[in-house]
Amino acid sequence: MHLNVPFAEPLVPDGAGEVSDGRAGGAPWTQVLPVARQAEPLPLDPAASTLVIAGHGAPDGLLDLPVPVVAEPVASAWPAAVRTGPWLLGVSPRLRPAQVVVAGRPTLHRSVQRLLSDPDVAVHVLADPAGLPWTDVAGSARGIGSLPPLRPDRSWTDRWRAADAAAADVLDKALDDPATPGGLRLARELVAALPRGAQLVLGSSNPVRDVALAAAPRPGLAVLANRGVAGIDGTVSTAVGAALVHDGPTYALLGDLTLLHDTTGLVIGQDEPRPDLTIVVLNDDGGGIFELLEQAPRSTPPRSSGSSAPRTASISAPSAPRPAPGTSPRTWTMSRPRSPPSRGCGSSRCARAGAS
Ligand SMILES: Cc1ncc(C[n+]2csc(CCOP(=O)(O)OP(=O)(O)O)c2C)c(N)n1
Ligand SMILES: [Mg+2]
Repeated sequence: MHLNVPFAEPLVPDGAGEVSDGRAGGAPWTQVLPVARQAEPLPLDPAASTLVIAGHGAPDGLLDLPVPVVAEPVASAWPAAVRTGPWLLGVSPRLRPAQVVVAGRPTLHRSVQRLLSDPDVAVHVLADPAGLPWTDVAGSARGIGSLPPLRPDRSWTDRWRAADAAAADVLDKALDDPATPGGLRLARELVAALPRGAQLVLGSSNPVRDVALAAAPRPGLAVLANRGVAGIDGTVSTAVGAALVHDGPTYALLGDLTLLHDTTGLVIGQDEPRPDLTIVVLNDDGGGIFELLEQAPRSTPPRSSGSSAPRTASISAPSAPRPAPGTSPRTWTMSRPRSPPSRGCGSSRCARAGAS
């Protein structure tokens, strides 16, 4: 980001008391009122089998729709989402919608991309009420507009509800199996255990996907991830910044490389505010996501391939920047914690930035 900010002269405080206290009553100096744009309703068939796909930046107001919603964890519609939506897409023609409305920018799931590329599915895009840009993920959008009232056949929503219940049952049984990848189990347990009003920052790579695939959507949680879900840089700093402005505890779920990439973010200056932040790190010794890519089977052995970016540094390496005093790293192995990782918890590792 590049900011052009003119400095007030002189640059060094002269003690003359010229610095303004700001507007009376703590009001913002310049108030930016929300911009509202009105879009025409999309030409949807109100009775057709309809699915809403919500991704990053999806507008509010999608929590109470009469159609199934498949939402990514950062979408405000996530609490109302079909838990196993990403797993169910494409598994049966009975669950295939005739029309889809895309809200925000979905990026996480191939099953979503395949659905949006299906020429037999009418894809429409929800216009953002604040005029933010819309995304046409698969180049298939037929129109951009607002959501008209929908009245789908009851059997459509019932089918999705029944499929979700069955799939969630299978998923939970699989997650209970200790042989299941720890990241998925950790994601389910962490999301379920966080207190109401908490904020959860998700690292790119597997954490954001693990939450999307394994956690049960729930209200009372503000979920954030860096837009694009690609760059792992600066995520600790993102979590620190997000924690500083959140009214309540913040938790971050990060991969080990993501933590190492930004350990300097843990260094809190002497006079700087201390965030109420607990960082949970899934320590899988490198970039686990690369083993999930299509080309992974061809690299032997997987973790020594160039793409898997194996780590040689240790999370607790003495050379790592020293986090702020009061930061307490702890390690635990995956079991089934039933309570949140004791505000400052920690093969997962936790560090609490900023003790209070
Ligand atoms: C700045 C930056 N460098 C490299 C990458 C490529 N990259 C994407 S995911 C990833 C691995 C992340 O590993 P980790 O944080 O341990 O998460 P895991 O894959 O194990 O879930 C890398 C290196 C990136 N996205 N951004
Ligand atoms: Mg990793």
